[in-house]
Amino acid sequence: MEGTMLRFALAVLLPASVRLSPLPTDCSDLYRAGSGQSGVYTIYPAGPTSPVQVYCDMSEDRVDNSPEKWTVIQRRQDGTVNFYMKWDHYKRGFGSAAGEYWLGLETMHLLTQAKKYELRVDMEDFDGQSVFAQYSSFAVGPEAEGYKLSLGSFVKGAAGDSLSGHNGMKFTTIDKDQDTHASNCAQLAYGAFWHYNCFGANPNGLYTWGPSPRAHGVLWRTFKGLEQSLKTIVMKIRPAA
Ligand SMILES: [Ca+2]
Repeated sequence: MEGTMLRFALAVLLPASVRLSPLPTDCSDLYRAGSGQSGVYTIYPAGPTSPVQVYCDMSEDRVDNSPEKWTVIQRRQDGTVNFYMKWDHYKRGFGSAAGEYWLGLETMHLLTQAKKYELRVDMEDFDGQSVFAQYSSFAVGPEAEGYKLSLGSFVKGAAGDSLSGHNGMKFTTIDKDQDTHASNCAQLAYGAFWHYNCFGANPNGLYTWGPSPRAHGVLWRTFKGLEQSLKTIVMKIRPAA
């Protein structure tokens, strides 16, 4: 409330040319407002009373030099955060924006209903090989529709396409089965996701430091198959051109 009053006071006192810009809803807004460093920032996709901490990847895009910067929605890198969580956690988000985290389905929905986004998934194996997969669009529907995934076409990336099979799926957690398998894929894969029966990608699976003989790991089938867990995986979005 104090912040609101301050903004109001400043808006009255300052000439129009130096009034505060609208609250940032994503990292692209922050970048255009002058924040050029990668790091943790606060965004307001649901308005001024609901700040959300997020990691912004402001690094130069070596591939296409695009000025729009990436908002990280999911990140695994060291196994320090438990991703074997229930529906409410996946809805609200968990972890730390400075480390491993899941941004939250509700925030993803709010972001992607306000703007059209594209998705990039960066990943690295334990041998130091880094690849990515990029998709033309990414959106998450409302909770009433199970936070359904709407994914555009695979655009490029040496990781290959392990995500298109998840398009149109509702989100499944260990305590909420919305997949097309007779069992619960989040339980089978130890990872909540937009499962079908069950997955090509399992980015929220168990962090197993490499071998995952029972397909429980952090997986991207077209990169390392279903028995090699990844060292890092990052899902990030930016406004589509
Ligand atoms: Ca099922």
